[in-house]
Amino acid sequence: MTKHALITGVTGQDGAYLSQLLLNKGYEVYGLIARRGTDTQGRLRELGIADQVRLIDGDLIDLSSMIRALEKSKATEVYNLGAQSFVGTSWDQPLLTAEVTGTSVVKMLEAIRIANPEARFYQASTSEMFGQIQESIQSERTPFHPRSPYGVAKLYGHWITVNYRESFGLHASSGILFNHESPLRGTEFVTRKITLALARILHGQQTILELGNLDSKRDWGFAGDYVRAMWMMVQNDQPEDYVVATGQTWTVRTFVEMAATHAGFKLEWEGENENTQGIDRNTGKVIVKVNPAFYRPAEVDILIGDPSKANQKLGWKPEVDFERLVSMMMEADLRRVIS
Ligand code: NAP
Ligand code: F7E
Repeated sequence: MTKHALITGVTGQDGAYLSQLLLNKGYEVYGLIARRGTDTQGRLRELGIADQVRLIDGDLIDLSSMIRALEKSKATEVYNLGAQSFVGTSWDQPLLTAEVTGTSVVKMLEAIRIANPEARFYQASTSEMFGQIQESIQSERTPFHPRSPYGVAKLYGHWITVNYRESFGLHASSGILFNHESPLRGTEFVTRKITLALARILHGQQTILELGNLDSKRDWGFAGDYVRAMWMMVQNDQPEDYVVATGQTWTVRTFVEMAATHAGFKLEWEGENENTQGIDRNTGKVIVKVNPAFYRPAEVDILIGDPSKANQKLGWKPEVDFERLVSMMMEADLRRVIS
């Protein structure tokens, strides 16, 4: 029998890769789509699957649209990926973030209880919940200390998922995913901001890349690997929570250096803190500059995840390493900027 999946956030980075994975496995894929813009399906088109994903109008703040989406799709698996997902914006729009990223999760869980309590549920939780880290390597047992309105909202989503599993026996799992990137990453996130800017600078369409905290460290993986972990969690008989990470951490500065080298720049740093500049020795021009406007009111300095539970219980491990991820993203943006 064909399996039916409903994905919220289907137009986002992970929604696109997860749709592709499920279509390849023979699923009928339905996506909840909040029609706010005119061209929202760019990522699905880029993967060549826009005409295979069945879109259902709905919004995460509207419980009735979620119930209707569950009824229309006849979904037996629900992947809740929709969110206001940009940490920076969460300080400017904390209430919207609380609603879209936080309390919408209980709406989806209620929709499942009402429309189909047998449906399996995946919640897109995040390493941002660890925030000011309480252990040097973070696992499912590490206490949380979120540092942004986004992290706080996600923590609500995480615990309400755990609570509905414990209260009502729903097959609900929460994936605590560390940063994952790809050529389809939104341009506001630092990795894609870097690769796109470097490609544009190389082709004379931009002069400088302005960044905030270069010393911040992240455990960066590839989104294609991480959506596979989501699917594996949902297939497991036992609903549980899992950390998904690579177990390695890198600074923003290292990401810039590797991407620049890959693009053919000869980058050298001068100055410190807010006076830091990256100069291309091929041309003598300053191409990277720190702008404190991109600093955050409260920073998450470092994240490193321990994915051993996902490895042992699901058999999951990442296939794309950091170097390959950087080159994949840099190459994609070089191709896009030329074409
Ligand atoms: P993304 O690219 O920003 O996608 C977010 C999606 O949510 C978009 O499709 C967006 O639709 C949709 N959305 C926003 N507000 C909505 C609303 N009110 N109603 C319905 N849909 C709405 O995020 P992502 O990187 O794919 O991440 C997927 C999920 O994983 C998110 O929940 C994110 O918070 C979480 N997460 C991400 C990472 C990561 O490193 N990528 C790590 C841990 C957790 P529009 O395109 O129309 O705005
Ligand atoms: O920032 C620093 C910034 O915005 C990474 C989301 O997917 O992952 C993501 O959240 C780091 C931070 O991602 C700039 O201060 C420096 O320390 O790429 P980001 P994020 O905040 O880690 C988690 C796991 C999620 O769940 C989120 O949804 O880079 N940084 N300079 C900068 N960041 C940005 N965006 N722009 C800069 O110019």
